[in-house]
Amino acid sequence: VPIRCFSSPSATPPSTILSQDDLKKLAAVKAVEYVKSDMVLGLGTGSTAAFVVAEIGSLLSSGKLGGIVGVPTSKRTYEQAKSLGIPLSTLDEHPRLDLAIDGADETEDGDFTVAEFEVMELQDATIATQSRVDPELNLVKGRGGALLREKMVEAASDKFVVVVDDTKLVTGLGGSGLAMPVEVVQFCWKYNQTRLQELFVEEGCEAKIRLDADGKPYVTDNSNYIIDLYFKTPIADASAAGKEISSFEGVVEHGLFLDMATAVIIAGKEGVSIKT
Ligand code: ABF
Repeated sequence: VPIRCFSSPSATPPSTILSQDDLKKLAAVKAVEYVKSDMVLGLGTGSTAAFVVAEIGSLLSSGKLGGIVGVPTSKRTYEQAKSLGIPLSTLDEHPRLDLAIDGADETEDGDFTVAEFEVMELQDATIATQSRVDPELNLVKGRGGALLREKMVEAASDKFVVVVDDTKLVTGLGGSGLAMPVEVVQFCWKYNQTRLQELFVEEGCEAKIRLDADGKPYVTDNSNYIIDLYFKTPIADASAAGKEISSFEGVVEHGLFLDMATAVIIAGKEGVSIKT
């Protein structure tokens, strides 16, 4: 059973010499094909999302796009978008967005059954897409520290397109061995560190406060701390885990983005695939 489908031969031909940054850019450029003039856009955070913002800036300056308003998900993205002349706004001004595009730290791969194989016209590009039987495109996000604003902006968007290179594919969330972040208030953060670690005893979780370059607790754009959870085995029930984490007093948000994405665009050395 084919797991992925690939873009049409007219798209950028895959090459074994593509770097990880090349792959991120490929995914980013493909995602921007969803952007149309006059959209209100959620602008993600991270190195892959930065390629998205750069591409939107370039299309605006060349006149190929117009009337775009961006809602940034972090101060970093705000600065990048502003420097490119992208008109910016906030969720207060635009509580409903047309589309958000952002990166991720993990996206579920696993056994996909091909339910349907269709060819969609996305502006002038023909892209083959494949539907999964399980419609959830679950993610871990927030290693870049912007999870709260990302989740707010992406939840407010009619469509949420995720852009990743194929190093982000996992067979179960938490399975990469890298951090799953939880944003907590500064007050008594050790209390929540202990509770979070105890919650995931079965997954062999180690909960660590995130530190900045000076060895002090990393402070988010919202003046909170981040506790990073490291799992020895993937999270058994991500939906239940998300609910339990959110029920802890002093937890602001967690990095499990469940059933939120409309599509995940994955760039690998064999080409670009889209899960919808
Ligand atoms: C954002 O940037 C975050 O949700 C995620 O943590 C991170 C991914 O960064 P990169 O694209 O640099 O790998 O999307």
